[in-house]
Amino acid sequence: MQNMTDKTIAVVGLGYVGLPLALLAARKGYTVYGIDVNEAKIGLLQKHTAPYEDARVEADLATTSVEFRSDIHTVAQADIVIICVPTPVDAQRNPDYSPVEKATEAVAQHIKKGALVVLESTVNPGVCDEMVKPILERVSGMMVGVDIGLAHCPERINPGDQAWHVGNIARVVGGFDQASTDRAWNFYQSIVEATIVKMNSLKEAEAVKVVENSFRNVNIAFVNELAQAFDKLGIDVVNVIRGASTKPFAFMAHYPSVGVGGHCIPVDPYYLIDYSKRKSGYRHELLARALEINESMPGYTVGLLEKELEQQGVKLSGATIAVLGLAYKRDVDDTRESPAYEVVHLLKEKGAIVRTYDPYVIRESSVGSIDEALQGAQGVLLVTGHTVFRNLSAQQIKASGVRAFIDGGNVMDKQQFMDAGVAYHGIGR
Ligand code: SAJ
Repeated sequence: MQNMTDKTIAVVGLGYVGLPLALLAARKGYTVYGIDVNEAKIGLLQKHTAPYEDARVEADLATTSVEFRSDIHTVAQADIVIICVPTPVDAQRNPDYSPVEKATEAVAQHIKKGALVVLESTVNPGVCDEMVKPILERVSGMMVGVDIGLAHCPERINPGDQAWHVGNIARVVGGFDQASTDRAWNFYQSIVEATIVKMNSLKEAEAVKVVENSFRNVNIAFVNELAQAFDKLGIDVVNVIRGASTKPFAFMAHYPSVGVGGHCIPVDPYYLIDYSKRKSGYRHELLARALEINESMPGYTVGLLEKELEQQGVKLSGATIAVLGLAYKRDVDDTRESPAYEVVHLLKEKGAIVRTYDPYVIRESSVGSIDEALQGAQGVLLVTGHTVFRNLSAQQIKASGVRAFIDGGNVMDKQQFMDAGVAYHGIGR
């Protein structure tokens, strides 16, 4: 049952998470203010122009009633203020909560009595109780649980996925107290066509997100280790995983690759490791090792290329290598934590001449087309399985003079390369 009193929503942070949420809430009849510190982004949005490629967002923007503002004072109008700012890790992989701290302080300065604050940013268990709540109370002068509410509803956006989107993905919500949990539940259940589950606390809701993404990280590490073992045994690990997937229960397929990118999977487990170490001294050994295995994959993949070329008498040093793909996953333009950058760094460190091409990331590509990337290259290292790369033929690759093709996404037809006489190696196949 929708809480009839909450009518005005402010979404603070309009990225992959906040913008679709603001558009959805407006479509469901709420008065919505979309707030972001990035004036250029607000300017684009006020002209109904999407700041990034997403067909669903572009369509919604054309007719949305969301009011886009860069002025944080606007939160004073809102019954519910939802914070959707990034939670990156720094170079040492330590969680950087400064965006959450800054956004919370700004919201606390202007929030009205009786409002509910919801944090959607991914954080380790404890951040809402130990960081967000104290800031809200110190800066607003109001008490959480008395004057204002506080809840956590971890985001579950899967960028580029047209099937699963903010309007149909099940969510969990957990509040500082039951009133906050119920109020947050009312809001999300009124806009999402999927089950919203109430957790017993802020910490439980925070833990759900880091656990679900750590689960994915560990399972990817498992198949990446298998890939390295099966490469030595001459067993095609992708076929084996496909075979294991025929088991109708108790198996969930993950696949080896050149590396784990994105703003979630390679990052979220560090929150759990960091919190346990700080709060209890507990060491997540399995999780830490899984992260190491996944972070070793760019080096493993470059090693495959080096070995393949050497078998043909070509040294990597001085060789021209085409790196296809900079985005962290196929058919998106997002390069955050993409393994492509580690691949390029390692290739250059070994003296290779590197060309990069990604049709979704032209601004960072060193050449402007696949042909330019391939022409005269001795080796190709495919990082991102963009559909456009999957359509490349082995003949076309051979005609460019390429001697070795390393398929970091295991997306190409291996047999086609073998028939064309181009040395091909996937990850575990
Ligand atoms: N990857 C592998 N092997 C796999 C799956 C993924 O190497 O079997 C790599 C991808 O190439 C990519 C990275 O891992 O570089 C992350 O891939 P992803 O499919 O998990 O894509 P993300 O990062 O967009 O993950 C999002 C996540 N959403 C949120 O955290 C809110 C994640 O929870 C979802 O599981 C995922 O979408 C999804 O695809 O469902």
